[in-house]
Amino acid sequence: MSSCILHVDIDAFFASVEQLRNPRLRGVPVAVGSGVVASASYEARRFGITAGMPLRKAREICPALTVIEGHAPIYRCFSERIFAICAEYAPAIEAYLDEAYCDWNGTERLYPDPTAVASEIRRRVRKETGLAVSAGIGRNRMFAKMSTKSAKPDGLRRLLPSEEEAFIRDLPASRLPGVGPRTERLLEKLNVRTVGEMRLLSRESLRAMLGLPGLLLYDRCRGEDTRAISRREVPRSIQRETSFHEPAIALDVIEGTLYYLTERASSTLRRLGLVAHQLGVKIRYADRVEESAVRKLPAPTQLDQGLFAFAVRLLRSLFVRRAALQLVGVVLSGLGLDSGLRQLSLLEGVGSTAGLRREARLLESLDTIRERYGHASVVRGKSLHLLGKLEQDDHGFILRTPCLTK
Ligand code: TTP
Ligand code: MG
Repeated sequence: MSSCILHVDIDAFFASVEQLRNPRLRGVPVAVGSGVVASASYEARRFGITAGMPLRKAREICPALTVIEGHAPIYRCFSERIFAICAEYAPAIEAYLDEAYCDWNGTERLYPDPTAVASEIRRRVRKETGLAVSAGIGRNRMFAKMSTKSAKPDGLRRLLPSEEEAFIRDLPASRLPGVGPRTERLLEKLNVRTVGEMRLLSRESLRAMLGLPGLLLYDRCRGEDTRAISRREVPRSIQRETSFHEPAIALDVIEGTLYYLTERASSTLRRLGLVAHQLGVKIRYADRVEESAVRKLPAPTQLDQGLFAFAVRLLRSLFVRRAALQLVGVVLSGLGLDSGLRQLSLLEGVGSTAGLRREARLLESLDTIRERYGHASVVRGKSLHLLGKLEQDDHGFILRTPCLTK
């Protein structure tokens, strides 16, 4: 049976998030970056603006361009959400900044039609995050990725093994994953422009030119890419932070917000099947002075109560000035795979195991309800203090960091 890989890549990632955050940016040329363009909206690309171009040049060719420096924590929570959706359908997923590879092998019986699943993932991502992702399906990683590229923007393409040769042969060599600008220049010097022409170079000469990566390219220009999809991507940290609508000094608002952010972070933790070993809190006063600290948790966990109790102690040790706060955030780090109930039994002595099991069960049903009806369908714990103080929609409290509302 031939193998099957799905690749997804968010369209104009950073720029699309900014257009989602600010409706006035929709339909107009937007670039995110400082110094050079990191991401250009499709409207900006029509002027010839591309990633890596100096911003000064981009402004020259498109004076109407809106340039934004970027909000990394916000982009991260969008990509986490998207990868979590993909992970629901694939036993193994490997994710980078805004792209993921899903390995379909072994799920053929569960999902006989990969195209249908890819369409469903694209639909759900659009509905649940507002972003467009393109997807490609192929026999190996490189064909999956190249199909995605050829389907952009907002498209889906399945490349069948019988179509591979015609698809790849006449493409510019630079379209082969692993051929960067430097390799492209080297190849050009040898008069090699297409993938098919690369096949004229022997294994030895590619190796001599490019070192070990040359050997990979020898196989790839022939359509072979045997790299496996690694089992699971464990992020380095899960971070949730927001600034206040107005600087806040009241403890119930600050702790209520921290509670809400901790809940959002730990529900992501559970969705990814992870536990945290460390927790950090960050605050910024209205005069921009920042304080932060990270501590080891008494035991690894993914449950709200333990995480929040720890977070609030840390907050109180940091928040010592009588001054208003502009921002609060929580970060879960030292992430590892959840080993299920074994983890709970390790916690004996920290709290009652029965109590923890009860909380785990309760959170499981809460997660299900919230997945269905939005996070705001259940307001718990200290976030109750936010009721009446912050506006709410179906997704949650309306924060100044909108992806945390969703
Ligand atoms: P890409 O997927 O290469 O670009 P993109 O998502 O903006 O556009 P598309 O996929 O539709 O072609 O990169 C993903 C993000 O990575 C991008 O939004 C910004 C960031 N990035 C940089 O910060 N620096 C860079 O040089 C590149 C290429 C991307
Ligand atoms: Mg992208």
